[in-house]
Amino acid sequence: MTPARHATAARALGHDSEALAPNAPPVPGSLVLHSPPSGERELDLMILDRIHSPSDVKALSQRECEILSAEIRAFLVEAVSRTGGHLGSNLGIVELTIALHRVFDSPRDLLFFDTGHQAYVHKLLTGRMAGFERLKQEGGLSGYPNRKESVHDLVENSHASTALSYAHGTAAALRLEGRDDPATGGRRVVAVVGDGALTGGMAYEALNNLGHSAARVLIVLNDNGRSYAPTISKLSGSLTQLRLDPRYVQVRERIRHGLRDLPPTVGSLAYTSIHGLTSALREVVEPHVFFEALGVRYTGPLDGHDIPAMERAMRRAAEWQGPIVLHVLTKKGKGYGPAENDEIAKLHDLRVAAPASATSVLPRVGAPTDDPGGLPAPAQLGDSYTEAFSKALIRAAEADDRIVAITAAMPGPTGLLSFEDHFPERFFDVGIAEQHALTAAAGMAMAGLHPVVAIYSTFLARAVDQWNLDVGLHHLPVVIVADRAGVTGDDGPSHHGLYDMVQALQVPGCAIFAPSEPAEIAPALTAALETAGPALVRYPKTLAPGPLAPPGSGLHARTLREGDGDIVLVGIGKLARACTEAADLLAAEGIEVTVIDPRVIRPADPALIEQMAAARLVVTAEDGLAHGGAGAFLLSEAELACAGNGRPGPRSATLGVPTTYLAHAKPDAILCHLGLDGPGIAASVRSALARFSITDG
Ligand SMILES: Cc1ncc(C[n+]2csc(CCOP(=O)(O)OP(=O)(O)O)c2C)c(N)n1
Repeated sequence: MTPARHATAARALGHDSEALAPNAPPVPGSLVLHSPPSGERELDLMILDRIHSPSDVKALSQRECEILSAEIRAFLVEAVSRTGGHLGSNLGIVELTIALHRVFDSPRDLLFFDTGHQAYVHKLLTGRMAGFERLKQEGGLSGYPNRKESVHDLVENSHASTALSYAHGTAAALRLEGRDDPATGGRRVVAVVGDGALTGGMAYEALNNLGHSAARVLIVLNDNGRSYAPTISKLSGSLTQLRLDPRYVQVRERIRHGLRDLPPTVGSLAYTSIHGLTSALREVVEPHVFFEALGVRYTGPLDGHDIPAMERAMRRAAEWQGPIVLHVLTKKGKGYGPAENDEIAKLHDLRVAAPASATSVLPRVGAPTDDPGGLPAPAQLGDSYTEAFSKALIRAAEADDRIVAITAAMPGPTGLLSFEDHFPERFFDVGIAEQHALTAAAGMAMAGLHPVVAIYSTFLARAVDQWNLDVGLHHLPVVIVADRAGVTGDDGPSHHGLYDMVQALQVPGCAIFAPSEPAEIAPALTAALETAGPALVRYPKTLAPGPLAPPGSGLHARTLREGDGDIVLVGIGKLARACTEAADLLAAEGIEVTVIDPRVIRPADPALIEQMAAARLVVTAEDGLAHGGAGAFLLSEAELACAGNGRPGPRSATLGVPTTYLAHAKPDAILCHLGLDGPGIAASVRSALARFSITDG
């Protein structure tokens, strides 16, 4: 590696590049990017390589901590660009995590990371560097905290806004046992929460309880002003206002410069008195009022990239007898141009087309910041389900100005950004507040609007009661669009979208649409918007290889393959394609099968129910829970039809996901393990034929 390149890399990572003379050998611990002839890169991580546990982090000097920060950033860019994963959030929390592990004694002290998507640095500092080779891959490191991986991971999360509740619970237990006072050897409880996660209702509920119970919890508010997109919150707005208040910033900068040259004891005295000055300035804006009104002490804001300052503040805050918020300001995507320059998401998460490929898809650390690297632009990915929804919604909204769109902090991933561009006043980002999103939609519908709530299937589960009682009981025309439905894969047990159909079936009168391919989204959305009461439209993320059949319309099922009607395969949603593959395999063995894409689960197409009722064997397949799912529902309708006519019902099998927690792996691999791919479904048909002694003809 050339010295010039070395200097570039260092500069890109925020090192003092002037300190590196052009021809000087790299200083110990500095970041070196090698470029071996194979094109593969190796990072010379002189300090990170030595970190196997938090005690190694505690042993570092402050200068080494700075270098470690740079090494971690370089490592994360390299690793995540190969496997995909959360990048921007982790780049922003490097120094904060180092400070936490220097001050606290994990796992004795309890560290909770809210949501958990930003725990990569924590994983690195707790001895899991090697695991990043296979981040989020089957059998590899999880993308979130995971108790099987480390004693330093206390929970398995990924849904936001829970850390304060875990913290409250554990602190309450420690207090009951008399083990919450560090002065007498007790354990400390720390919750790290982002400003985005702080928009979630659970976080407020927990704050209220923390303040009321005076539980001994340190809440580190990691404020980068961003959620997936800019954070939607007046509180976050005032935090940002504080961050940007020129008086505050000037004073803080002067303090920083002034303190730098003072001897440690004088520096600490000066810090205390100047702290008073900054506190006085804080009076001009409100965040402390908010927290303190709830009984939670507020302190900050601090520069979240200044390790010594954070260490000092954490040590002091940890002595506080009750709940205390330490507000730190960080920069999402820090130190990496493409992340810093990503206006919307700050490279919040990164998806790669071919995980674990030999080459990285991102520009290298140190490349010009406007270099987009090999990152696939969304357009190159073809028309995904989300893209198809995005277009269909805009078309519908052009024709009907009552249509409004709601997201719970996910405008980009759910495809609502272009809706926002087209109809800014009809777009609502409510923050990470799924429950509120549903009940606010109910309110909008009561007042004459036609809301469309776009939400990930997994997060919709947060709002089942609101869906049932606030929307359903009032039979309001709210369309819920559940993206990422089914087996989602890499993000593990808490991100699969397995419950949406089971839950929708429990909401009386809720129509359910399961488009099997992107071209099916527009007709499904049209029909959902024509429904008098609530409707669910659910679809996966995966790209479809090509059209299965001409799109259907209205509430009608479509036949994908004609057989003689004896054996009927009902392929629900994405699994319609797998069913056609199964039918091809069976046809090659002389077994003719009819394949039907129901399109609409409820109200079921009477023609579909009649076909099912008339068959000798019906096999349904879905990428949701089998127990109480869509297949079971359709079969019960067919049985009712048979009972009404005094006929015996068809023999049947319902294929779907078992009621269990599925570990992370690629969706196709999981579906294959579960027998929900073409060969698996064909095998189930064969075994059902044998079990029921059904022979052809
Ligand atoms: C209940 C729930 N809804 C939505 C999400 C999707 N999500 C993951 S991270 C994130 C943003 C979190 O923002 P913040 O807490 O500020 O962390 P940052 O990434 O900015 O560091 C969102 C909306 C989620 N994880 N959980």
